[in-house]
Amino acid sequence: MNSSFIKHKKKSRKSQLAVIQTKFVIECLKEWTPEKTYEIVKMSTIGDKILDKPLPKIGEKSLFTKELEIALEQQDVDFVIHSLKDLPTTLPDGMCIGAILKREDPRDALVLHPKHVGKSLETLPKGSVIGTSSLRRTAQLNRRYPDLKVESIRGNINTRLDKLDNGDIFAAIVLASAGLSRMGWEKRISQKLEAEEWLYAVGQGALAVECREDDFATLRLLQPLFHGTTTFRVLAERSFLRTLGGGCSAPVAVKSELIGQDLSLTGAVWSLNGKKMLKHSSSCRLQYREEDEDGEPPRKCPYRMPKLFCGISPGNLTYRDLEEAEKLGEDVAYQLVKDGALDIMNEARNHNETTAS
Ligand code: DPM
Repeated sequence: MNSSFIKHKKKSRKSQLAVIQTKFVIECLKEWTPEKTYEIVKMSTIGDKILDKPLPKIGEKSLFTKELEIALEQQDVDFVIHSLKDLPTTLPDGMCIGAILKREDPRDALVLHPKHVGKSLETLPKGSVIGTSSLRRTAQLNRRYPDLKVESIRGNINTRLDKLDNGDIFAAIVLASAGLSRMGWEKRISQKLEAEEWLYAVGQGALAVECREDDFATLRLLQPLFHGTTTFRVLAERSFLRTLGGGCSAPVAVKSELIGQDLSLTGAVWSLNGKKMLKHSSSCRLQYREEDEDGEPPRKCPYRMPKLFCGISPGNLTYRDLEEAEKLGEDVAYQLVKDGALDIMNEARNHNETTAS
């Protein structure tokens, strides 16, 4: 018998984190398909190239994904690995998320300048400068720590740590724990920002694989990578963000959990100075159980043109549960809209557009 070697090309951004994430996904895939070979194609995106402006000011939605999606569309590659939080809630026509991997710690982390080691956001000297270009982090810092200053910092994680350690501007920076731990830099985490009071970005900590919606061979290949619990949580989060019309142009954040069969979501929006905040929580009951995760290997589902849920292909999860998760996100968003979220978000957006970078 002939064994076939199918070459699957996958695209990755050039940054070190993007390459680590891509290699990780290939290792996971190889466990299921030891006979296949994979080739990595690296490229830079707008988000990697424009380093002198804060992210929200570049004004392009798919900062880290656009060039990669063009390569997908032209069939130069078969799939692309992303941090889920960088993927807009609406994908370009013909594209879908073919798998979502198990989420790592979704919390933000504080990384201190070496001279402040041992301190925390509570104990840093008044007026200390914290680096971030995230509106979500800025608003939460402004709200909870009005004595600290927030300034923009850009570049990939390596560059940011370098700017922190070898400059005298920043006392600390806020980064996602997941990115730091994938890079092997957990030691630099001085404080995890607790999700009770500090919420994370939609999709933070989860990896997603994007592919062509009608490429059933790739969808089937990716299916075993799906992590059900993560998928329900991030679907509720993405549905919340899509309903609000967020993105990175306004401070929006979430927290979610699946305990047993209960899926819960907290969503919040802030004004940029953090003074106004709206927050709402709700939950729903799934048929899926969190404990199902480590059960049987996923069954192969017959491929049909999949219905997508915020861009996510259903894998072998049931439509009923996916619809519940999607509705939970909508419910939390509608409640915030009722409370005046759109005014707060517009104000933040206008402010962001009119201030100099
Ligand atoms: C998005 C944001 C940031 C990234 C905005 C936000 C952070 C920008 C900044 C949408 N994408 O979180 O409010 O702090 O200046 C990004 C990181 C990761 C994926 C780095 C990070 C790694 C973590 C993951 C940049 N995208 O947030 O520290 O895979 O979730």
